[in-house]
Amino acid sequence: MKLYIYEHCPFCIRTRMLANYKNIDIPLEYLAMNDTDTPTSLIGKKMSPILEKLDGTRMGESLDIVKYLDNIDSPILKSYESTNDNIKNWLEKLSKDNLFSTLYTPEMVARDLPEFKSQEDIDFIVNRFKKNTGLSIQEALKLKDELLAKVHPLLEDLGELITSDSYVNQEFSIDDIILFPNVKRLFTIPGVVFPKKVLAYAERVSLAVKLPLKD
Ligand SMILES: N[C@@H](CCC(=O)N[C@@H](CS)C(=O)NCC(=O)O)C(=O)O
Repeated sequence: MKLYIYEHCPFCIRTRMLANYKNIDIPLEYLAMNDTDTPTSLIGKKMSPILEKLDGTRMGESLDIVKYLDNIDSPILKSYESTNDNIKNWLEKLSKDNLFSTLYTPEMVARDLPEFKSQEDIDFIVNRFKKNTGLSIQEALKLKDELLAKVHPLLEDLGELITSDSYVNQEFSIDDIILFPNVKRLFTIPGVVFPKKVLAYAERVSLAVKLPLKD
């Protein structure tokens, strides 16, 4: 098997979480951000993650991949759809009015990620960000303090939503697979301060799925 991913992509992190939690060893192949041909040749569109199965067929859609991988042997997840509306609503608030993307995109393009090796890869994301938000990277950076002031109360709210001492629900579930990638990405933004409960949650899940919070 092989997993085609972007390092920054939360949907890709979902599939890596499940594979790592279950110790399924899958080689990773990083797609370049500006490469439309490879993903299109694999699944007909520019979208990752993509799983290439042992029989050579490919599949997209992170939650379908999670389900497929979980069912290779004794499944651990009870559901493949979120059962926790609070988490879904929280994630919507985090991305509302481009809050998350305006904070995250400048940090993302400044990092040495495998999908941003060429100037064309960086231009691809910067141009799309400008189209979606009307902002340049420099303008987004100027908003940082204002945006952090909105994210911090949201993180306090998230602490209240994590009800068990280990995971979002009583055991590792699809809600962790949906939430954690976004929490992990917040750790790459300097200046974000995490309430104790969220920090403890993130560290626990990070260990369980063998994905560092900062890479
Ligand atoms: N519903 C898809 C969404 C995947 C998705 O949106 N992936 C993004 C990266 S985070 C992507 O490949 N977008 C195409 C692009 O960035 O050009 C899934 O769950 O796998």
